[in-house]
Amino acid sequence: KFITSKDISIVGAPFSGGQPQGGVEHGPLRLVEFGLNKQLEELGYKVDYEANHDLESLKPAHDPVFQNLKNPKFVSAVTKKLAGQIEERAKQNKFVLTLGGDHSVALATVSGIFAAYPDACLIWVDAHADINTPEATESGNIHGCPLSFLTGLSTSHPDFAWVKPVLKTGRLAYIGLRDVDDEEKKILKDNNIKALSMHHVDKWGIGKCVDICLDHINPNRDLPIHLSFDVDALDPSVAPSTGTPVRGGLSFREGHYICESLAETGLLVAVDIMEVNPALESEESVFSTVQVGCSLARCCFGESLL
Ligand code: 5AB
Ligand code: MN
Ligand code: MN
Ligand code: MN
Repeated sequence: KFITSKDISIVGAPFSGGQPQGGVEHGPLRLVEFGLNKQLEELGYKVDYEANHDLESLKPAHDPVFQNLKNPKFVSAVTKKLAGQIEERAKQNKFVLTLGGDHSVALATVSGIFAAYPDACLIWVDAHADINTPEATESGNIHGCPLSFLTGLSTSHPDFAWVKPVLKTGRLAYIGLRDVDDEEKKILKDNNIKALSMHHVDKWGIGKCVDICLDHINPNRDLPIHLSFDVDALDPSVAPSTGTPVRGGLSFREGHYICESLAETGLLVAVDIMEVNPALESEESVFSTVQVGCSLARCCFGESLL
Protein backbone atom coordinates (compact mmCIF):
# COMPACT_ATOMS: atom_id res chain seq x y z
CA LYS A 1 0.00 0.00 0.00
CA PHE A 2 1.38 3.36 -1.05
CA ILE A 3 -1.27 5.52 0.57
CA THR A 4 -1.86 4.90 4.24
CA SER A 5 -4.25 7.81 4.77
CA LYS A 6 -7.96 7.90 3.98
CA ASP A 7 -7.53 11.33 2.39
CA ILE A 8 -8.76 12.19 -1.09
CA SER A 9 -7.80 15.48 -2.70
CA ILE A 10 -10.21 16.38 -5.47
CA VAL A 11 -8.62 18.70 -8.01
CA GLY A 12 -11.06 20.45 -10.33
CA ALA A 13 -9.73 21.07 -13.82
CA PRO A 14 -12.45 23.25 -15.39
CA PHE A 15 -10.65 23.57 -18.68
CA SER A 16 -11.62 23.22 -22.34
CA GLY A 17 -8.60 24.69 -24.18
CA GLY A 18 -7.37 21.32 -25.41
CA GLN A 19 -10.29 21.00 -27.81
CA PRO A 20 -12.79 23.28 -29.56
CA GLN A 21 -16.11 22.55 -27.83
CA GLY A 22 -17.21 24.72 -24.94
CA GLY A 23 -18.89 23.20 -21.92
CA VAL A 24 -16.35 20.61 -20.81
CA GLU A 25 -14.99 23.24 -18.40
CA HIS A 26 -18.24 22.82 -16.46
CA GLY A 27 -17.66 19.09 -15.94
CA PRO A 28 -15.98 19.32 -12.52
CA LEU A 29 -18.59 21.57 -10.95
CA ARG A 30 -21.43 19.35 -12.15
CA LEU A 31 -19.78 16.27 -10.67
CA VAL A 32 -19.30 18.08 -7.38
CA GLU A 33 -22.84 19.49 -7.40
CA PHE A 34 -24.11 15.96 -7.94
CA GLY A 35 -22.62 15.17 -4.54
CA LEU A 36 -19.34 13.44 -5.35
CA ASN A 37 -17.44 14.86 -2.37
CA LYS A 38 -20.11 13.81 0.06
CA GLN A 39 -20.46 10.39 -1.55
CA LEU A 40 -16.75 9.77 -1.02
CA GLU A 41 -17.01 10.98 2.57
CA GLU A 42 -19.77 8.44 3.10
CA LEU A 43 -17.27 5.77 2.02
CA GLY A 44 -15.11 6.84 4.97
CA TYR A 45 -12.71 9.26 3.31
CA LYS A 46 -11.67 12.75 4.29
CA VAL A 47 -12.14 14.85 1.17
CA ASP A 48 -10.72 18.24 0.25
CA TYR A 49 -11.54 20.08 -2.96
CA GLU A 50 -9.65 22.65 -5.01
CA ALA A 51 -12.04 24.07 -7.62
CA ASN A 52 -9.49 26.07 -9.62
CA HIS A 53 -12.10 28.57 -10.72
CA ASP A 54 -9.44 31.00 -11.98
CA LEU A 55 -7.89 28.99 -14.82
CA GLU A 56 -9.31 31.39 -17.43
CA SER A 57 -6.98 34.09 -16.07
CA LEU A 58 -4.05 32.11 -17.49
CA LYS A 59 -5.35 32.61 -21.04
CA PRO A 60 -2.80 34.63 -23.00
CA ALA A 61 -3.96 37.52 -25.19
CA HIS A 62 -2.17 36.02 -28.17
CA ASP A 63 -1.92 32.27 -28.62
CA PRO A 64 -1.60 31.37 -32.29
CA VAL A 65 -1.34 27.83 -33.63
CA PHE A 66 2.28 26.72 -33.34
CA GLN A 67 3.66 23.44 -34.74
CA ASN A 68 0.05 22.49 -35.55
CA LEU A 69 -1.14 22.76 -31.94
CA LYS A 70 -4.10 24.99 -30.99
CA ASN A 71 -3.93 27.16 -27.86
CA PRO A 72 -0.47 25.86 -26.97
CA LYS A 73 0.38 28.59 -24.47
CA PHE A 74 -2.96 28.39 -22.68
CA VAL A 75 -2.87 24.60 -22.40
CA SER A 76 0.74 24.73 -21.26
CA ALA A 77 0.14 27.36 -18.57
CA VAL A 78 -2.94 25.62 -17.15
CA THR A 79 -1.48 22.13 -17.11
CA LYS A 80 1.81 23.32 -15.63
CA LYS A 81 -0.03 24.99 -12.78
CA LEU A 82 -2.22 21.95 -12.13
CA ALA A 83 0.77 19.60 -12.27
CA GLY A 84 2.32 21.43 -9.33
CA GLN A 85 -0.88 21.18 -7.30
CA ILE A 86 -1.27 17.49 -8.04
CA GLU A 87 2.35 16.69 -7.19
CA GLU A 88 2.04 18.53 -3.90
CA ARG A 89 -1.12 16.63 -2.91
CA ALA A 90 0.29 13.27 -3.95
CA LYS A 91 3.40 13.94 -1.86
CA GLN A 92 1.12 14.59 1.13
CA ASN A 93 0.11 10.91 0.95
CA LYS A 94 -3.36 11.73 -0.41
CA PHE A 95 -5.24 10.06 -3.21
CA VAL A 96 -5.62 12.58 -6.04
CA LEU A 97 -8.91 12.58 -7.94
CA THR A 98 -8.80 15.01 -10.86
CA LEU A 99 -12.03 16.06 -12.54
CA GLY A 100 -11.88 17.30 -16.14
CA GLY A 101 -12.02 19.16 -18.21
CA ASP A 102 -10.65 17.93 -21.47
CA HIS A 103 -7.97 15.24 -21.57
CA SER A 104 -5.09 17.66 -22.22
CA VAL A 105 -5.25 17.96 -18.43
CA ALA A 106 -3.51 14.56 -18.28
CA LEU A 107 -0.32 16.52 -18.99
CA ALA A 108 -0.84 17.78 -15.45
CA THR A 109 -2.08 14.63 -13.75
CA VAL A 110 0.60 12.30 -15.11
CA SER A 111 3.39 14.87 -14.61
CA GLY A 112 2.28 15.49 -11.04
CA ILE A 113 1.65 11.89 -10.05
CA PHE A 114 4.82 10.51 -11.62
CA ALA A 115 6.86 13.23 -9.91
CA ALA A 116 5.59 11.81 -6.63
CA TYR A 117 5.69 8.13 -7.76
CA PRO A 118 8.37 7.70 -10.46
CA ASP A 119 7.69 3.94 -10.68
CA ALA A 120 3.96 4.29 -11.23
CA CYS A 121 2.11 2.77 -14.15
CA LEU A 122 -0.79 4.25 -16.10
CA ILE A 123 -4.04 2.67 -17.27
CA TRP A 124 -5.65 4.81 -19.95
CA VAL A 125 -9.32 4.01 -20.53
CA ASP A 126 -10.48 5.78 -23.67
CA ALA A 127 -11.98 5.34 -27.13
CA HIS A 128 -8.89 7.24 -28.34
CA ALA A 129 -5.16 6.77 -27.88
CA ASP A 130 -4.35 10.47 -27.20
CA ILE A 131 -0.77 9.91 -28.33
CA ASN A 132 -0.60 12.13 -31.42
CA THR A 133 2.57 14.11 -31.90
CA PRO A 134 2.39 17.76 -32.98
CA GLU A 135 3.58 16.63 -36.41
CA ALA A 136 0.95 13.89 -36.68
CA THR A 137 -2.18 15.48 -35.24
CA GLU A 138 -4.78 16.28 -37.86
CA SER A 139 -7.08 18.21 -35.55
CA GLY A 140 -4.42 20.21 -33.69
CA ASN A 141 -6.42 19.59 -30.51
CA ILE A 142 -4.05 18.96 -27.64
CA HIS A 143 -6.47 16.61 -25.83
CA GLY A 144 -5.49 14.10 -28.52
CA CYS A 145 -1.75 14.50 -27.76
CA PRO A 146 -0.87 14.36 -24.05
CA LEU A 147 0.71 10.90 -24.09
CA SER A 148 3.18 11.78 -26.83
CA PHE A 149 4.70 14.41 -24.55
CA LEU A 150 4.53 12.33 -21.39
CA THR A 151 6.31 9.40 -23.06
CA GLY A 152 8.95 11.62 -24.65
CA LEU A 153 7.84 10.82 -28.19
CA SER A 154 7.37 14.58 -28.75
CA THR A 155 10.19 16.79 -27.62
CA SER A 156 10.33 19.69 -30.02
CA HIS A 157 7.41 21.91 -29.00
CA PRO A 158 8.75 24.82 -26.95
CA ASP A 159 5.56 25.38 -24.96
CA PHE A 160 5.74 21.84 -23.62
CA ALA A 161 9.44 21.75 -22.86
CA TRP A 162 8.50 21.66 -19.17
CA VAL A 163 6.78 18.26 -19.61
CA LYS A 164 9.28 15.59 -18.58
CA PRO A 165 9.17 12.16 -20.25
CA VAL A 166 8.11 10.52 -17.00
CA LEU A 167 6.12 7.68 -18.55
CA LYS A 168 7.96 4.69 -20.01
CA THR A 169 5.97 3.11 -22.82
CA GLY A 170 6.21 -0.22 -20.95
CA ARG A 171 4.27 1.32 -18.07
CA LEU A 172 1.30 2.42 -20.20
CA ALA A 173 -1.69 0.26 -21.11
CA TYR A 174 -4.98 1.09 -22.83
CA ILE A 175 -8.48 -0.35 -22.61
CA GLY A 176 -11.45 0.61 -24.78
CA LEU A 177 -9.76 1.87 -27.95
CA ARG A 178 -11.83 2.08 -31.13
CA ASP A 179 -10.95 5.35 -32.86
CA VAL A 180 -7.19 5.48 -33.28
CA ASP A 181 -5.49 7.60 -35.94
CA ASP A 182 -3.12 5.91 -38.42
CA GLU A 183 -0.03 7.64 -37.04
CA GLU A 184 -1.07 6.63 -33.55
CA LYS A 185 -1.41 2.99 -34.58
CA LYS A 186 2.14 3.14 -35.82
CA ILE A 187 3.35 4.65 -32.55
CA LEU A 188 1.56 1.98 -30.50
CA LYS A 189 3.09 -0.77 -32.62
CA ASP A 190 6.62 0.64 -32.88
CA ASN A 191 6.79 1.14 -29.13
CA ASN A 192 5.18 -2.17 -28.24
CA ILE A 193 2.54 -0.45 -26.10
CA LYS A 194 -0.11 -2.70 -24.55
CA ALA A 195 -3.23 -1.43 -26.30
CA LEU A 196 -6.52 -3.30 -25.90
CA SER A 197 -9.35 -2.22 -28.14
CA MET A 198 -13.06 -2.98 -27.92
CA HIS A 199 -12.28 -5.98 -30.11
CA HIS A 200 -10.17 -7.43 -27.30
CA VAL A 201 -12.86 -6.65 -24.74
CA ASP A 202 -15.35 -8.58 -26.86
CA LYS A 203 -12.94 -11.44 -27.43
CA TRP A 204 -11.58 -11.96 -23.93
CA GLY A 205 -14.02 -10.19 -21.65
CA ILE A 206 -13.18 -7.24 -19.45
CA GLY A 207 -11.79 -9.35 -16.59
CA LYS A 208 -9.06 -10.86 -18.69
CA CYS A 209 -8.32 -7.51 -20.34
CA VAL A 210 -7.58 -5.84 -17.00
CA ASP A 211 -5.36 -8.78 -15.99
CA ILE A 212 -3.44 -8.62 -19.28
CA CYS A 213 -2.83 -4.89 -18.82
CA LEU A 214 -1.65 -5.29 -15.24
CA ASP A 215 0.54 -8.29 -16.11
CA HIS A 216 2.27 -6.11 -18.68
CA ILE A 217 2.73 -2.84 -16.78
CA ASN A 218 2.68 -4.07 -13.17
CA PRO A 219 3.70 -7.76 -13.32
CA ASN A 220 4.46 -8.17 -9.61
CA ARG A 221 1.54 -6.00 -8.53
CA ASP A 222 3.89 -3.84 -6.53
CA LEU A 223 3.84 -0.53 -8.40
CA PRO A 224 1.51 2.43 -7.85
CA ILE A 225 -1.32 2.73 -10.38
CA HIS A 226 -2.71 5.88 -11.97
CA LEU A 227 -6.03 5.50 -13.82
CA SER A 228 -6.99 8.08 -16.43
CA PHE A 229 -10.60 7.47 -17.44
CA ASP A 230 -12.01 9.36 -20.44
CA VAL A 231 -15.79 8.90 -20.22
CA ASP A 232 -15.91 8.52 -24.01
CA ALA A 233 -14.49 5.03 -23.43
CA LEU A 234 -18.03 4.17 -22.34
CA ASP A 235 -20.63 3.57 -24.98
CA PRO A 236 -22.46 6.80 -25.91
CA SER A 237 -25.67 5.19 -24.62
CA VAL A 238 -24.02 5.17 -21.17
CA ALA A 239 -22.09 8.46 -21.31
CA PRO A 240 -23.62 10.60 -24.05
CA SER A 241 -22.46 14.04 -22.88
CA THR A 242 -18.89 14.07 -24.12
CA GLY A 243 -17.18 15.88 -26.98
CA THR A 244 -15.95 12.97 -29.09
CA PRO A 245 -18.38 10.06 -28.67
CA VAL A 246 -17.72 6.85 -30.62
CA ARG A 247 -20.22 4.02 -30.95
CA GLY A 248 -19.48 0.54 -29.66
CA GLY A 249 -17.92 1.39 -26.32
CA LEU A 250 -17.66 -0.13 -22.86
CA SER A 251 -20.87 -1.07 -21.13
CA PHE A 252 -21.81 0.39 -17.76
CA ARG A 253 -20.55 -2.75 -16.04
CA GLU A 254 -17.32 -3.02 -18.04
CA GLY A 255 -16.41 0.54 -17.10
CA HIS A 256 -17.16 -0.09 -13.45
CA TYR A 257 -15.36 -3.43 -13.49
CA ILE A 258 -12.12 -1.66 -14.43
CA CYS A 259 -12.48 0.73 -11.49
CA GLU A 260 -13.43 -2.01 -9.06
CA SER A 261 -10.58 -4.30 -10.02
CA LEU A 262 -8.05 -1.48 -9.70
CA ALA A 263 -9.50 -0.56 -6.31
CA GLU A 264 -9.12 -4.20 -5.34
CA THR A 265 -5.36 -4.12 -6.00
CA GLY A 266 -4.90 -1.53 -3.25
CA LEU A 267 -2.33 0.12 -5.52
CA LEU A 268 -4.35 3.02 -6.95
CA VAL A 269 -2.86 6.40 -6.13
CA ALA A 270 -4.61 8.67 -8.62
CA VAL A 271 -7.75 8.75 -10.75
CA ASP A 272 -8.80 11.16 -13.51
CA ILE A 273 -12.43 11.40 -14.63
CA MET A 274 -12.23 13.34 -17.89
CA GLU A 275 -14.24 14.80 -20.77
CA VAL A 276 -17.66 15.11 -19.10
CA ASN A 277 -19.33 17.93 -21.07
CA PRO A 278 -22.61 19.08 -19.50
CA ALA A 279 -23.30 21.42 -22.43
CA LEU A 280 -23.85 18.53 -24.82
CA GLU A 281 -27.06 16.66 -25.53
CA SER A 282 -30.21 16.68 -23.42
CA GLU A 283 -30.58 17.33 -19.70
CA GLU A 284 -31.27 13.62 -19.35
CA SER A 285 -28.00 12.78 -21.12
CA VAL A 286 -26.11 15.16 -18.87
CA PHE A 287 -27.68 13.56 -15.81
CA SER A 288 -26.68 10.03 -16.81
CA THR A 289 -23.15 11.10 -17.78
CA VAL A 290 -22.56 12.97 -14.51
CA GLN A 291 -24.11 10.11 -12.55
CA VAL A 292 -21.87 7.53 -14.19
CA GLY A 293 -18.81 9.77 -13.69
CA CYS A 294 -19.54 9.87 -9.95
CA SER A 295 -20.15 6.15 -9.68
CA LEU A 296 -16.92 5.32 -11.52
CA ALA A 297 -15.06 7.51 -9.06
CA ARG A 298 -16.75 5.87 -6.08
CA CYS A 299 -15.89 2.40 -7.39
CA CYS A 300 -12.23 3.44 -7.62
CA PHE A 301 -12.41 4.07 -3.89
CA GLY A 302 -13.92 0.73 -3.07
CA GLU A 303 -17.67 1.35 -3.03
CA SER A 304 -18.65 -1.98 -4.55
CA LEU A 305 -16.02 -4.19 -2.89
CA LEU A 306 -17.47 -6.58 -0.37
B1 5AB B 1 -9.87 12.51 -26.30
C1 5AB B 1 -8.34 12.54 -32.50
N1 5AB B 1 -7.44 11.42 -32.41
O1 5AB B 1 -6.33 13.75 -32.28
C2 5AB B 1 -7.54 13.83 -32.49
O2 5AB B 1 -11.29 12.73 -26.27
C3 5AB B 1 -9.36 12.52 -31.37
O3 5AB B 1 -9.25 13.05 -25.09
C4 5AB B 1 -8.79 12.89 -30.04
O4 5AB B 1 -9.63 11.04 -26.20
C5 5AB B 1 -9.76 12.67 -28.88
O5 5AB B 1 -8.14 14.90 -32.66
C6 5AB B 1 -9.18 13.13 -27.58
C7 5AB B 1 -9.12 12.43 -33.79
MN1 MN C 1 -9.02 11.06 -24.03
MN1 MN D 1 -11.48 9.97 -25.92
MN1 MN E 1 -13.25 13.15 -25.98
